[in-house]
Amino acid sequence: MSKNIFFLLLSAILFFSAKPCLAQNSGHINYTINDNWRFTFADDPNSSKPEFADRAWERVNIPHTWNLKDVFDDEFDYRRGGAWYRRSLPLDARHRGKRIFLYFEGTNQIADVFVNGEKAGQHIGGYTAFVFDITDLVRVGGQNLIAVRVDNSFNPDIPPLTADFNFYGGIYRNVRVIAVDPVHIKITDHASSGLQISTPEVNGIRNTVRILGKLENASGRERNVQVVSTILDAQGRRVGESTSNVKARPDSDFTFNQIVGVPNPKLWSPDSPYLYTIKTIVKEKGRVLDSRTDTVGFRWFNFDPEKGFFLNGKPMMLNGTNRHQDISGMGNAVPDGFHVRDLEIIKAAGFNFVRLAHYPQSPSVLQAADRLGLLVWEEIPLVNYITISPTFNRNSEQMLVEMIRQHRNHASIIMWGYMNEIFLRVPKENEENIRIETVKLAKVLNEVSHREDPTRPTTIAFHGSEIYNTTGLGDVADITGWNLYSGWYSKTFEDFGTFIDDQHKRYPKRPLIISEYGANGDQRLHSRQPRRFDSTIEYQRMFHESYISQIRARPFIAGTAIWNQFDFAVEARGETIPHLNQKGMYTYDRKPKDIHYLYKANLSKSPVLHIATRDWALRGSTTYTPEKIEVYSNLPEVELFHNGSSLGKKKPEDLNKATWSVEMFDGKNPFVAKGFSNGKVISDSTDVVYKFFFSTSDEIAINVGSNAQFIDDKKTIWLSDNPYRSGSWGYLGESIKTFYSESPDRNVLGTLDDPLFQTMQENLEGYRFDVPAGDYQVDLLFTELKTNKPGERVFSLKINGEVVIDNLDLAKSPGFQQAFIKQSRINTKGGLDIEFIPIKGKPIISGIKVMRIAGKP
Ligand code: GCB
Repeated sequence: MSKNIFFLLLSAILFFSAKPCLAQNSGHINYTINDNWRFTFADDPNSSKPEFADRAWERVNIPHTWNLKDVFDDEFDYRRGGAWYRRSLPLDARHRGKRIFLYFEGTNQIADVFVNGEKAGQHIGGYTAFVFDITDLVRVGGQNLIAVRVDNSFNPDIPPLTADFNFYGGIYRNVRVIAVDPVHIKITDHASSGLQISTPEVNGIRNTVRILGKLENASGRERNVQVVSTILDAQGRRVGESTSNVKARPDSDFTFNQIVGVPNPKLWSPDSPYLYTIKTIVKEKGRVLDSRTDTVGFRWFNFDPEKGFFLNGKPMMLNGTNRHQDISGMGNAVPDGFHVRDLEIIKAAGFNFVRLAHYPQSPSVLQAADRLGLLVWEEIPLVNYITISPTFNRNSEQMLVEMIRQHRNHASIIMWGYMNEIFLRVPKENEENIRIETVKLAKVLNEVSHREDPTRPTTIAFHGSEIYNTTGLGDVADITGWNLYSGWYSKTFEDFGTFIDDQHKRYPKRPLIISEYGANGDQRLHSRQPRRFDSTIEYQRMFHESYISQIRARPFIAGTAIWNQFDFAVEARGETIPHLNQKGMYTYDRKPKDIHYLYKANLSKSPVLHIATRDWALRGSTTYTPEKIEVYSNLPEVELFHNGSSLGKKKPEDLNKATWSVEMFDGKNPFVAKGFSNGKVISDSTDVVYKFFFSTSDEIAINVGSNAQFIDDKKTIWLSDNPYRSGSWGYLGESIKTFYSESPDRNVLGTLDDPLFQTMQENLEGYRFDVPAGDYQVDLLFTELKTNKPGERVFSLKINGEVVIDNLDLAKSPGFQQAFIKQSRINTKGGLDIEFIPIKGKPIISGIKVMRIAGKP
């Protein structure tokens, strides 16, 4: 027998001998019913009746949302309203004599559940689980009809009211059937597991697990039951046990409180996320009535306003990121495996902290965080402003209690949040009152959170405004989160440091977390002179490099969370990729952008070597100026090779970045970077395709009004704009550059090349290309994003004196926000002169492409 097999057998024997009861029936039936649902938008109240004909309804599987497509179309808004789901539920003999429950992990946002035509219950709130006891409504041994009306309409009494994410409607998380003996661990307490697990003492001397449980006796008679909780280590060895004997009076709840000592437990931490298993079994005369498996991690932590965060007595910077739950092609209807993959991506980059923005997420997320070792900030979705109403307050409180009771057993969670930027969009009419009521509500929620879970601090995330201090909201929660976008929504990167230093100085008792910071990154946009709002990958990198340095210089900052780990969908946004928030380190379909490697090189303990040009692998240039090639690496020394020749070795600097200045060739430029880690060669390679453009080139495309190159899906390089230079090209006259992304964002209709159209020049006199004689096709690109009133902006345009556009009134035709391309054929004896003739208002142009059709350069 090989050594491995021997140990396998041995551990199997130990495993089974340690848990003699596990071979028995667990008493707990629990399965998903995600398949075979029918769905319709028709909001007919008769849909709850079993006899209602649903054959024509769409067949769907859970997780499901009805807003997958319409959040991306060009129509304003997406479908918010009522819709129905139905499914038949066969209940076989296994369910006989049991209590039967329907458990929903998440439905957005009001769910009315009917079973065999009878109302089982209603749940309000889109992000927490809920459960209904349906025992008295079902027939065991036959078919049952489940009908669920789901409504995601705006409701002033249900948070969130508005937010920078989509409120996708649907049953978008698992639906389960649970069947247990009438005497069971109670699950109808806010859909919690019925067990409250904590580690009241972890200090190396005494280490205890406390299991506070609630049992329900729905059997109608007195019962004598035994509850046995066994703690097993990761190898399955029993390390502690507690037994409680309980006399259960008929039709009532009763609690048990077990304290189990565990000698010398291994501590849980991001580096070593050691979990113990707790098996809780409810028995009566040896028969198992119900059982539960949970995990517990031994860890303790605290925040210090000066020194930051401590885990298990040791200082630890919370290096984190924010995560929204939606994914390309799925919306919020994300199967568990994809949730887990997201958390694995975060962990693999070296992060130790994740903020679940802005709502409680799937149970699979919390399980993954426990297992992988990611510390978690979880919050309820109170965003932008509140409604002054008792119902709004009640719903908020209920969400908080549900989140805490459902997720409190997770070792990973270190704080509960209950508001995000809550003064950002307070309606002006009632601003003062709303602010006052918000502070009152915060105090209530803060107390509720402490009452529900005295072991974890509370937190709120603020936007960079004094209003949180002046109103007193800043003093309510235990931890202060600041969402800071200096250098994105406000002018300079350095304002970040100034702001947070000032806060720390004036409020020295507040532990501080930077709960958000980030900038857009669109992999099609690049610049050698990146600037705010241009959405270039280079600006995104500059932004994050500056923040990392500024954060490092301030040890009082307990933690940070990047906005955002992944791009996520926002219907109302019209940025370079419309309907998407592009501040992700990864794209919406989970592909890394260059900044992912910046973080990985700075956080990961495994070797990282990344040539940071992946996102700009096709580059245009109009000069022979050497190009900057950067490598992110945590290796002590890196060597870069260009086309096989070494460009020398460098030690990565402060941010684990090394930079070379490289003379590029026209065409393919192969790069290889090499370094050593523990005697092993680590390498990375990539090609940069370089294209030089001169006035003699066959095709010259200009991204007019922009500092950025845009690479379209046909791999055309649209070069950044510049003033005219003799022998080259450029705009004429004193022009005003217009970057529309600085004003409200705009989706441009009828094109995928939104960024080309979103930047433009306004009021320019002309544009000149010093091209050689020949036949050319000239494409002129326009869109009207400022006025939708015909007649306000009218102009004509001549090329080499010939009118090619006469009285163009974009607002009239093709219409506001529409992309418009005018193609013309021009024969020239040399040079192309584009002249604008204003008739009303100021002429504009977004892009110009000049292609030679015939003629020698
Ligand atoms: C914020 C919000 C977040 C937004 C983000 C942004 O401060 O908390 O929900 O998505 O800014 O990208 O504007």
